[in-house]
Amino acid sequence: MKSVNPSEKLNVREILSDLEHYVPRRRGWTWRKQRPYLKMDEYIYEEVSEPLKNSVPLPAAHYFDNIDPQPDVVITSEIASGRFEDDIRRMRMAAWHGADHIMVIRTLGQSHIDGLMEGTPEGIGGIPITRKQLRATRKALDMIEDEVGRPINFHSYVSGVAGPEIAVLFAEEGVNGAHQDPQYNVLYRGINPVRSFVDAAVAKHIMAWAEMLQIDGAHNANASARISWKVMPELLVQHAINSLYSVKSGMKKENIALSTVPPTAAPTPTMRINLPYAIAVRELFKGYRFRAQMNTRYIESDLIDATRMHMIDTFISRLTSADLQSTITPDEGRNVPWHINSIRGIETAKHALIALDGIKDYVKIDREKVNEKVRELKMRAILMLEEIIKVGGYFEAVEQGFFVDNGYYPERMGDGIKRKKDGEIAAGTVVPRDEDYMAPVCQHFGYNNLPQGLEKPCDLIGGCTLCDHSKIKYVDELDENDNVEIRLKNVEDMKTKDLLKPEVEWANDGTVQLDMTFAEKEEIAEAAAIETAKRMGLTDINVIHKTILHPAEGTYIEIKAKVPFAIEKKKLKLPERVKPLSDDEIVQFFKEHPITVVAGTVGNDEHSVGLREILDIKHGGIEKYGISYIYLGTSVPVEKLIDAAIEANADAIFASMIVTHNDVHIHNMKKLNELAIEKGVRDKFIIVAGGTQITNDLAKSAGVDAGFGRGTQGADVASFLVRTLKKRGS
Ligand code: Z97
Repeated sequence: MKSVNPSEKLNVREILSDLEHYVPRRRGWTWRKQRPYLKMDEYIYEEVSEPLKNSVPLPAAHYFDNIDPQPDVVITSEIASGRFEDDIRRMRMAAWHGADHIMVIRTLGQSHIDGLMEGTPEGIGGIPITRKQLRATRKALDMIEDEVGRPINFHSYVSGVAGPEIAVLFAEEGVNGAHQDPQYNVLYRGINPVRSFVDAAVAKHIMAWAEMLQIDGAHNANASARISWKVMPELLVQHAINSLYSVKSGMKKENIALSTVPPTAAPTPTMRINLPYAIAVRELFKGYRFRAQMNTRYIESDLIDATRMHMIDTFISRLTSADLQSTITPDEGRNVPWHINSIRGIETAKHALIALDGIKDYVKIDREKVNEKVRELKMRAILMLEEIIKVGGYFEAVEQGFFVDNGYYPERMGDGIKRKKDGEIAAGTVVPRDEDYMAPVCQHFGYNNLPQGLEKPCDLIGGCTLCDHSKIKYVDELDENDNVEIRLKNVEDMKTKDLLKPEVEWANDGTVQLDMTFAEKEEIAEAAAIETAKRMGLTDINVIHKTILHPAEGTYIEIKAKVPFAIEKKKLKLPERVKPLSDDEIVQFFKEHPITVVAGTVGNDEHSVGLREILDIKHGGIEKYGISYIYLGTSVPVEKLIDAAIEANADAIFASMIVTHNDVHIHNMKKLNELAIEKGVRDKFIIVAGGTQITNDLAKSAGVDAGFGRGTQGADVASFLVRTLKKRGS
């Protein structure tokens, strides 16, 4: 397979070509390669794994030699654009930022599908349950994992009445992990309980063969309950039921991940509730894996609040343990994860896990304080299990509404979900196998009347699809109007016409996000925001978030909308950007070649902030590189700048000019150059002009050595000085 070039886009056409013959390169789950006591730059990390070949480090990494330590824990990114050709691009972004578990999740309920679907355009509501989608995704992930240098686990759901068929499909196509929990079908998808459990045994047995990692569904009770900490005992019970059932179906404990979730969030006293719970679940289920999901129940549309929760939740993962750390964004609530928010979620997890590296060496949980609560939780769960047995078992308990009841067990509110053992979807579809029942395929669960002495059941048919990949029938998309070819054609049309649109979800979807604040109460601010977006020419305007700053003084609004135009790529004017040197290189140079700079704002210009930012150490000005400067203040005449430079025996002059009326900035730059020549000192000084309207070309044409405009930082100017002085042979 061709490798991808990091500076080029993934070629979706190439991924789609010859999918008929694609064979996944491995089966099963892969954990990160642990590298305790790894040294990066001058720092030693304990809880880290093998670094990546290609990655995007955290924002502050450029201060630390661009190191990008990778936590020991697998990081999950949930992706659900609903179009696999778009998912693929987002997966690549996610992998570069540090995700190695990619969950393709619903935009609608996959579990509502009653049979395996082939040939559909996008699965139902965007779930990749068609073979084509799975193959294209796994094939792209093969390329991406080679690019970043770390295996990537691909994950989806084995649920609904089609669960066993999906498990076979996933095993055939090299899907590495899946949610599987019969209780999910029963409680949230209204599927007959008996059918759900029989299906689960079949599905789990196949998942076990494929060595997939299983994530259970207990967290959904947390997400469904009104006050979610109240279902803590039930969460433990649900974990117990699914875990043991999975082991009995043939799964190894280490391939079973409990989906633990910190049940509550601020403003409740979060740690008092979540920490004892996290300890209880890990103690009760030793030997299993822990998928630490963040609290989704209380995530609103506020991105920053989601991030705060994410940090606190990840803190618990570090104080206790986690094998997988999930990342969620407000988009969980909006149901469409946006490219940028997927990345922000990953960065939050990576940041938190790395920042908390080794925290347990310094902070110990006071077990005496916490033990009572831990014990109490376990007791409540055990009592609930005992009561389930007393009423006749799980099916009876579900009929009586034991689950997702809003009482804190043993308290009961009587509002639990009730499902009939003999009713619901697909009731009566489970029948006992006949004595002569025989299925000539491998990994089939339960009674199978195979001939004596047979080594492999599928020897009877010359191999099954699990043993012989070439036996799989590949079905391409059948919908003539909605398929990847048509969707790609749109993307390619734009490309040939050299057109671009912003996007948040799908290629060229034209969507933008805007934020604005009005000094008004909520209703007025909202209407004003929509009107503002309309007048900006945007269409499809939706308010996606509001924060009340004060009931009367102000409201912050976030909007999403579409732009009604496309940008012509070739016509874009790209500013010339010179990369600054590294901080170390600049510091070293000025240590060996100390210089002095004379600086001021010129003529009648009183705008000094920009210049001060370039000079002062506080915001990364040149002072931090050991350059000394003499600041002459504002409105300095050109003559004075030059005379001061001569007097101080300076090496450079910084002249700042914001005012531009009558081209006074151009006039002053010219005057600086001419006067320096007149005084016979032009070669002595590097003359630099700066200001919002200054460009390098403009400055040079006016006779000075360089010009710096908006967005310039101390490092840019200092790098220019180093490069120029080096050229002059300093
Ligand atoms: C997570 N953030 O990571 P549908 N089976 C189980 C499930 O938990 C789910 C489904 C099937 C969340 C996102 C929520 N869980 C996913 C055990 C969904 C599939 O029927 O396709 O909507 O759900 O768990």
